[in-house]
Amino acid sequence: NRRAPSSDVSKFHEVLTSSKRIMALCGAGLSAASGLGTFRGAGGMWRNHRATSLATPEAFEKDPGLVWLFYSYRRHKALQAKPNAGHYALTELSKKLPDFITLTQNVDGLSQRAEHPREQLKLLHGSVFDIKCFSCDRIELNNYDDPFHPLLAIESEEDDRLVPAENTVRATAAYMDPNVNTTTINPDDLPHCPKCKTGLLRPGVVWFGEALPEDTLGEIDEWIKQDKIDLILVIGTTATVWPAAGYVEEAKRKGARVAVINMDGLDGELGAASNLRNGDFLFQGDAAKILPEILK
Ligand code: BJW
Repeated sequence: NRRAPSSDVSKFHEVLTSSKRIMALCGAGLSAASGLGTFRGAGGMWRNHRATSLATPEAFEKDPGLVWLFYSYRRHKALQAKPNAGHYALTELSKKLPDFITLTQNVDGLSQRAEHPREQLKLLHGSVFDIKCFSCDRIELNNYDDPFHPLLAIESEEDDRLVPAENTVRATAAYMDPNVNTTTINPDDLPHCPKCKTGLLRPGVVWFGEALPEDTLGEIDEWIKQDKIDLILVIGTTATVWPAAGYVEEAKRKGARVAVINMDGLDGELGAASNLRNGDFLFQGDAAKILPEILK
């Protein structure tokens, strides 16, 4: 029976200013004000598909053209978008505090474009601007071609608009039915790896069931081990995807207070993520508005 988390900015400020080691765990909500969709809830749909059902190696194996079209759209939107005041507030904090580290689940490159110091920014789920081979170990960093390949050009943003949830459920079910042929582009026509020649190229993001980048996880562990942690900011994420979500508990074990910055309150899905229910602070609203206010 813990008391409800505080939303008192001056109390938070006392904690912030006395903190030496701070970790931020960011999710799609950080980029929502820049116009990019989230994964869960109303924004988590592309055409007739749930974003999470396309973010799997199985979906890519079944229909690489469809998954590529989804990521081509996301690359295009991310390149059109601008970092928002929330991204810049984190950049400012990292410049002020050398022992501040941002772990982001976002693949949109907006924190990098807000000039977040690179050594203090850990990309948990990769980047849509890295291109990997689905078969061999080739990886190309920072490819901003839009479209990545002529067949992946966005014909009309209208085609890619969000669809009502009920249509999504029906279409995703049909797509997952092995008897329904939905192949979008002939895989032979999609770009192949210049190294092994046989593998299909794919976006350099981490899909469900895939391991997170080992070197990045190692760097984070190293940072965590160094000392106690004073504060963790949990920004615009449902904190339901592992291992990312586990960093909240890990920071708590190292003594951290927890401050949640999210559009949602803790009554709904967000509160169901047990590691956020007992937070010390909750600032409900748009991260792009709240972060500059509470971090200044
Ligand atoms: C706002 C806002 C505004 C809106 N302001 N807020 C342990 C237990 C159970 C399951 C597992 C486990 N360990 C592993 C698993 C399996 C799985 C998993 O976690 N499943 C869960 C569904 C339960 N995890 C994995 O498979 C991971 N791999 C792994 O563990 O591998 C093990 C392994 C080891 C060795 C060899 C092989 C394997 C990989 C997870 C990869 C996740 N990938 C994705 C796609 C990335 C590419 C892409 O972008 O397309 O990552 S899925 C998707 O979810 C994406 C996101 O980064 C991630 C998290 O979503 P996020 O950011 O939290 O978004 P939302 O939409 O959920 O939330 C947005 C929030 O913002 C909401 O709360 C809004 O209210 C809020 N919001 N507007 C502030 N303006």
